[in-house]
Amino acid sequence: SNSLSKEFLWGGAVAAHQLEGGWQEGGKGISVADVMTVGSPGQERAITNGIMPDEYYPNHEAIDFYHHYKEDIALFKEMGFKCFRTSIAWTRIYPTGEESEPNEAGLKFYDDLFDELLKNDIEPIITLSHFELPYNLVTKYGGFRNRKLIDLFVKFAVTCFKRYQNKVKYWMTFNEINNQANYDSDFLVFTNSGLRFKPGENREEGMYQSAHNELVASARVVKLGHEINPNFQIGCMIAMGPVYPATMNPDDVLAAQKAMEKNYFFADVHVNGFYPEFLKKYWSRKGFDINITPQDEADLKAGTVDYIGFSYYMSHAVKKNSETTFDDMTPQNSQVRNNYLEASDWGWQIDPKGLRYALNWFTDKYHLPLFIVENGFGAYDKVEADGTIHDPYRIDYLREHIRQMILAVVEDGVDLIGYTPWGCIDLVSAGTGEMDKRYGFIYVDKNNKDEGTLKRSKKDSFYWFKDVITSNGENL
Ligand code: P53
Repeated sequence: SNSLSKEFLWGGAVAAHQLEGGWQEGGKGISVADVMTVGSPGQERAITNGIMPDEYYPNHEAIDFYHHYKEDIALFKEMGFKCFRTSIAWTRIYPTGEESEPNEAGLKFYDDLFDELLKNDIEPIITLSHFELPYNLVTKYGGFRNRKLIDLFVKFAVTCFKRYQNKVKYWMTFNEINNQANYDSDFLVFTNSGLRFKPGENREEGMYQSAHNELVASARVVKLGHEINPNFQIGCMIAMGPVYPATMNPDDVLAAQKAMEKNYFFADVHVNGFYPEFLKKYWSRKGFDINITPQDEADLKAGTVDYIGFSYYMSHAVKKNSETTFDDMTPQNSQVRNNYLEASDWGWQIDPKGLRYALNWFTDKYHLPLFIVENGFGAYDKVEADGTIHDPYRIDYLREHIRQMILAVVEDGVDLIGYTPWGCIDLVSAGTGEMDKRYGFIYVDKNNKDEGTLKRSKKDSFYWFKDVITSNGENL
């Protein structure tokens, strides 16, 4: 066929902590997102020890989707969304992560949200863990390094599966589980796994242990989910940014491959149910002692995913330098600018063809259905005197990525479930906590300093995307 199927899931994506607000409504507990302040382009947000009286925490109110969701869903409906990806805030269901009974008010909120979506013929696509661990599990257990979190996560997931089994079909376990491969970043290990390292600790080994515990938790959840409802489609979620060699020098080519392995072995385990040899060899060269039990190995085998959800924003390029060995290779420590590409104001390199490359790479390697669950362009928007918002840069970015996506499906035969651009309504940036880094088709009147009326308005891209969906990708 020369076009996308009629069932193709066009929609938009968000995460609970980045838009809901209501951080203490309905008995919600404190999550890792509630203790992070605002950064700026190139500067990570600060993580505070609990809630500090004089700090501003942008996620506490966010865009108050908690009280505006009906109005917002009406706008999604107007754009023609077939699906909407969000997450369930763990702390609404188990405020500290440790309660023996779930919090009914939290469960009810998502019942109402999913009912509202279904009433509008919008299919909910649900992430179970999107950077919103109960903060209590950080202070008490040190995050996912502790195996106790496996059981606590499984309990949370099973509660959600049972409660929403007739409302939700598509699930994902851990959002961008591979961000933590960049273990030098305080932000990435904290948001993925609730890790806070002390000076002198082996960050890399701690990251691998946490990632392992999450992979086991994910596999157990996949198996239990299929028992609860065999129609469930349960995927992993990988942050995909292909790593290119900077030159044809075989050193650079091998360096790029090694950097890819370090970032994407997570997908190998989710899909194949076991660790790749290169990683086991690497751990033994490094002297890492990762606690993997025989039961873990059985669990990984028994809970492989149904599809691969992934985010795609940019690509990377690496150049091998003489100081960095192949073992040490990461996309960060050997990164070079790609002179064929332009970058956003936040330095993210814009590479639409990289999306076609990524879709083919995943297909060749894993032979599973794919779902692009995030893609988009963070930018400063300007509201004109008459209230209109002209965002041709966002339309350009999305148009070129959608073109490449369609080529991958139509010419290359990639099996793609859907496409949900990130931050379809403006929300709090994960990386910097800014409101002014905007992705939305819908503008929200709020800035980095907590000012604004929260009023929603349609950007030019709103009308453009509506036409894209109506024409099933023909009118770009
Ligand atoms: P923001 C790093 C690299 C790529 C994607 O990011 C990332 C991150 C973490 O910031 O996160 C994903 O808001 C993530 C979303 C996030 C979105 O990309 O920093 O799944 O929660 O908002 C965009 O511009």
